[in-house]
Amino acid sequence: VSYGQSSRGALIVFEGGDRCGKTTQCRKLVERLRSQGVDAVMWRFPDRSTSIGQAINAYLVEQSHMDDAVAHLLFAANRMEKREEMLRLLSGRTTLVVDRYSYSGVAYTAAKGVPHLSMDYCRAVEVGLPAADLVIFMDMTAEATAARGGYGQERYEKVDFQQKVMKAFEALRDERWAVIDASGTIDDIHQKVAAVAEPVVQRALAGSALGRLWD
Ligand code: NYM
Repeated sequence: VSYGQSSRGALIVFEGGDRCGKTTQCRKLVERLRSQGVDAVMWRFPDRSTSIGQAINAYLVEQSHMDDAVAHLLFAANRMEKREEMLRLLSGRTTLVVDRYSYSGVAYTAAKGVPHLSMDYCRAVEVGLPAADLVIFMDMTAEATAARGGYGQERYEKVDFQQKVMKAFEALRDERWAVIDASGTIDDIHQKVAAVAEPVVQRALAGSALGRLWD
């Protein structure tokens, strides 16, 4: 496990509001990279398969209530429990395409506007995790995603809350983010995703240094 400069896989993260098409684009990117001979796997957070993930799932489907801080810490813990495996895969030259990551963790909690859960606090509990080499932000208004099928089934899928999430995501943007209009066709979006992702994968394989949150 190393943050130094040796050939490695890339950490590519998709972010955006609910129902913006992230999952479809993650799958298509993994398929494309594999067809090019790149070792790539898709992950998603929350990982609902672990015991922490099951608690998160109960919370998201509104079968359970949780204090906002506890929910935040569980989402972060759900990434921490995968940290070693993530680093092991990356150093073994596997590219990880991840459907949501720490950026969602910060944006969704910060959007709640709870005074003791500031943006800085939210970021602090993610320290120790690798930073994404590329964040592909699927840009779509809260109103447009709300019109999509399946919307409103889980906690957070409400237009006014999603608008606050979008603002919080904006505050997290840096030079590693690529903002892609998520309202086009699946194939058009995929071409744009490939154009930003492929050079990042090549740079990682050539030995670009892996960053840390929140350097
Ligand atoms: N979510 C996701 C958070 O609130 N914090 C996090 O750290 C992560 C990773 O969970 N509404 C929220 C965002 C989504 C929900 O996402 C589950 P998905 O991608 O619909 O399974």
